[in-house]
Amino acid sequence: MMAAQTYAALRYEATETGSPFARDVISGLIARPKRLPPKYFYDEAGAQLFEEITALPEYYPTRCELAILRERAADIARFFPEGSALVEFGSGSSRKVRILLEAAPTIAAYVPVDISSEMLSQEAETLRRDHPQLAVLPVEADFTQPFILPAEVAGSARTGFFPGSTIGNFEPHEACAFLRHAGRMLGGGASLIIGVDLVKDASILHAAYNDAAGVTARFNLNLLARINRELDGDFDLASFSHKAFYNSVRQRIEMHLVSKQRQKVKVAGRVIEFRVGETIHTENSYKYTLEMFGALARGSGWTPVSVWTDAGGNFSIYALVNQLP
Ligand code: AVJ
Repeated sequence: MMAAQTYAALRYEATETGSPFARDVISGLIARPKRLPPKYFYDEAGAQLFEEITALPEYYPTRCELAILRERAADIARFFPEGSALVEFGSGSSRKVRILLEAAPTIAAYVPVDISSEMLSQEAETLRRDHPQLAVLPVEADFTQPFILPAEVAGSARTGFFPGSTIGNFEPHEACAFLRHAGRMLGGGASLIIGVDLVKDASILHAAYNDAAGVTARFNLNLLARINRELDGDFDLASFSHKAFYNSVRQRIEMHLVSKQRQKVKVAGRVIEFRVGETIHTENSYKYTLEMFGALARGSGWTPVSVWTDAGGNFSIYALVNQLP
């Protein structure tokens, strides 16, 4: 069954018979409290807004991770055996992976896995131009679910790459499930290079998700614009506001959209009611200590063998090895 389904077939099914997007949006908006999965931020407009966020003075994660990658590229390159395949979960822009491709000529194939087809094909094209010897094999899929790895890398050693602290979007038990899933996708003895944002002063975290230019607010509100575009919604974006705060008990940034007034909104033919001040919970971004993430990795079938942080200790990159034989 699964082998016959190319990703084109997967895409056809999603649009024609009531997409996962439609299903998840409706179930999230009728839930108490209301919530929407953060993976839906990344339509074309959202992916562009996120690229803008990564360049903001307040948003330190990308800068810190790039600094570690540049500084430690030679150490990290040791985790890519001769002829290996680099499998990137949720690829987006190729800025980070290019540092690894430069440092590790042992990489024979690059397999970016992403739900945003536009970005995927654009980045693949420029990478093929810049790395003619590299097999660039994009997979359009939800990387949190089982996906088909290209036949070309079936026999290759595989190393996963999961940067940006997107692991922080998962509840800790989901993060564990994702790491186990990645372990199954990559196979026994594989390595995983993963970026993890660290617990720090709440004022730094608050600023990173409430930038002065308001880009994060637009990124958050774009979710409502996407629902209007794709699900025939009539959200009035001006009657919702962006809210992001650090929940120190759960050690996570929470993002919400707040209804400024009592209102009714139509989505995919359904009427959704909002009270004044009622929120839609759109994202959690968990922050870890080095000890906490090490324990989570060990409890998810991985052995942490190296960890690198930036000079300020704001961000970390782990090299994990799969305990599966
Ligand atoms: C891409 C999930 C790592 O949580 O920091 C940035 C997304 N949300 N600003 C993060 C995000 C608001 C980002 N991740």
